[in-house]
Amino acid sequence: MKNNMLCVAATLAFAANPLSINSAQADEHIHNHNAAPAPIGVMGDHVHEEGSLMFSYRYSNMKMAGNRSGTDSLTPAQTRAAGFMVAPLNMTMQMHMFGAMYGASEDLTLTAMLPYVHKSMNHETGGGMRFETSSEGLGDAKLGGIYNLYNNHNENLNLSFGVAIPTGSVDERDNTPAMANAKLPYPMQLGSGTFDPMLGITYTNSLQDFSYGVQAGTTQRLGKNSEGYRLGDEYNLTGWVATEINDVFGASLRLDGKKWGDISGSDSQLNPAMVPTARPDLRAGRRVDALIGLDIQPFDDKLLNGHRLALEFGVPLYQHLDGPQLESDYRLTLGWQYSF
Ligand SMILES: [Cu+2]
Repeated sequence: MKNNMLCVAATLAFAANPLSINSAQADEHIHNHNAAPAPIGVMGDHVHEEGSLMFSYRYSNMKMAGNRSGTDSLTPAQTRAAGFMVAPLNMTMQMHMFGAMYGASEDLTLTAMLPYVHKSMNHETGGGMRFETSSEGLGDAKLGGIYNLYNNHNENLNLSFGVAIPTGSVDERDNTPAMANAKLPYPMQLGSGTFDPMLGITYTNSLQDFSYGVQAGTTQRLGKNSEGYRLGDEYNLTGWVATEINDVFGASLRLDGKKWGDISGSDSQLNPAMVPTARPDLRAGRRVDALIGLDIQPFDDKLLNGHRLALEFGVPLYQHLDGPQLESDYRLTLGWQYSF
């Protein structure tokens, strides 16, 4: 069977019914019981057994506060002195992500994700006046697959591929002191507005007492959206170690590196002298986060078998931004998964 805990959890549910499983399979489940799944913030790391389904819900919250250029912090006054009327102060990004995975064959699992996004940003004008803008709605849906390239008893190499479909709005508006119903700047929009191909590769190894994995991925942007621009490409490299503390609890540590590019083209309804977030050439950056994760997976509980509750919390160790740009403070993901 495919070696990941969600599948193991799923088949353990069948193990509760003695008619549905033979003893050889049961032995393998017991053996795999000590392995630990990837942290909840990692996607596309595992495949499912043919015919098995998983539903998931993730709530994530990312907080950004203060401006930065390169690795240097800037005050709101310094941010405005770089050529803007308004300085962003902080931003909160919340996401409700609904996901489904289906084992279409022994090697191929199909995936679908739909996010609902809420963003809010606080600002300060040169006159010291503060105001908030917000946006809310569907983000970009993602459809794809995960193909198992290689697996032996403990090791897996999976190729993930997909496309982000522009279901998220790129025409979000709100009132500002300068204009009623103003077009909101790039980071306040809910989607990319383009079809974005995604590709990733994940290696995982589950040993008796712990598991580890490495994943590299990219999101590429093609063409221009309806507003006349496309977001920068993204590259991601992450690695983790996870362990089972006991039959119910698990823990993980992860490093997550990201690099993303500037915007090509521009939205003609945005004034680049108003605020740094309206500048297409002040979007790029790179960042390394350290994350700690906690897992609850009640394998031995007949009622809760197949369920996983997990959280992951991370702070940046390093960030270098084409600024002034808001800097990341922390990110939190809380997730529930159910496989059967
Ligand atoms: Cu899954």
